[in-house]
Amino acid sequence: MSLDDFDRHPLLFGPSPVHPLDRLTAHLGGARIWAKREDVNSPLAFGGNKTRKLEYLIPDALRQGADTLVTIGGVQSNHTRQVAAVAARLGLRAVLVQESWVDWPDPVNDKVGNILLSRLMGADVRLVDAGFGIGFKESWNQALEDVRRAGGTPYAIPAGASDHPLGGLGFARWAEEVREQERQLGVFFDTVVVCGVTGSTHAGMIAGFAGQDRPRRVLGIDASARPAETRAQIEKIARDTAARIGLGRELRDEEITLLEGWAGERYGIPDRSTLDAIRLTGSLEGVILDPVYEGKSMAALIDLVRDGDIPRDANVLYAHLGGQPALNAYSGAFA
Ligand code: 5PA
Repeated sequence: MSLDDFDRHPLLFGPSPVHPLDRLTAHLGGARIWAKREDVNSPLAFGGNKTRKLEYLIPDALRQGADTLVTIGGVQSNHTRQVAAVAARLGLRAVLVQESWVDWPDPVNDKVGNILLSRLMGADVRLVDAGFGIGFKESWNQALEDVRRAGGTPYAIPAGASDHPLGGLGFARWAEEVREQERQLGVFFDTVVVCGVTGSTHAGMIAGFAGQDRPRRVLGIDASARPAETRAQIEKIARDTAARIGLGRELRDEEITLLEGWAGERYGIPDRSTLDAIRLTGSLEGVILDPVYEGKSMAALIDLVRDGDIPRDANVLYAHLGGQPALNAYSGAFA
């Protein structure tokens, strides 16, 4: 088996753009920084990393005759918004279980941003009172059961489309896309920086890059504030995906790196370094990051370059995974 043997339902514009961040590079005084932009990867509701993962889940859903996609996330989940968009595009229904993963006092938190977009795309949005967790949830099972009882055929998509047999394939393909873009641009990205929470973005990349000749550092940055759980999930998905795409060897432990220290105290809450990274990237580059995920991975990139953990002659690829709609629920953080 190789990646090409899996069916893929195209949901993206094509390869996501790659471009240098020259003013950020100059500001940091070393390491050339580039971005690969999953936040502009699709015509569907602003796209993002889940849209790329869903390219491999959708053929499975259609094969099973599903008429309803059922998934789960926090109130400002980007993932559930992308599932709503894909369902709309395919003429399927979407049931979105939105849990209280983040205790954030913004009065419009459950009205603006991602949840607003999901509602206007026709999804059945269900607000549920349960805390953060990346595993299987009772409320999600209940939603699946409700669809069945009403005579529908649900297709279950776990949080972040991660704990699913096909969840790592989208970003294994991302690794192939990077190699092709490197050939066109005449660069080699020796270091990749990527945010991790439910894990299959980072895990898919690890599996995909592991099959390439030239080794590189793929640095996952924890944004879950529960790094042990996230690391375990990344390891599991990376090894499973590697086997699935026929890597032909076991992944070595040193190929799986999840760095902690930038998540702040809790998932979903920006800390000082998150907000500084968002402001810096916005003011130097006109590139917008969110306070839950990308602001945290960029804060890590900035520190790692400043401290020399990423050397001055490195070519760094920052994976921008989307997430900006949630900014509307965080206006207080920038007041
Ligand atoms: C998310 C996830 P993984 O979950 O694949 O590790 O990706 C982390 C991540 N950046 C990084 C953005 C913008 C993301 O949205 N979001 C989740 C969601 O419900 O939106 C799955 C948690």
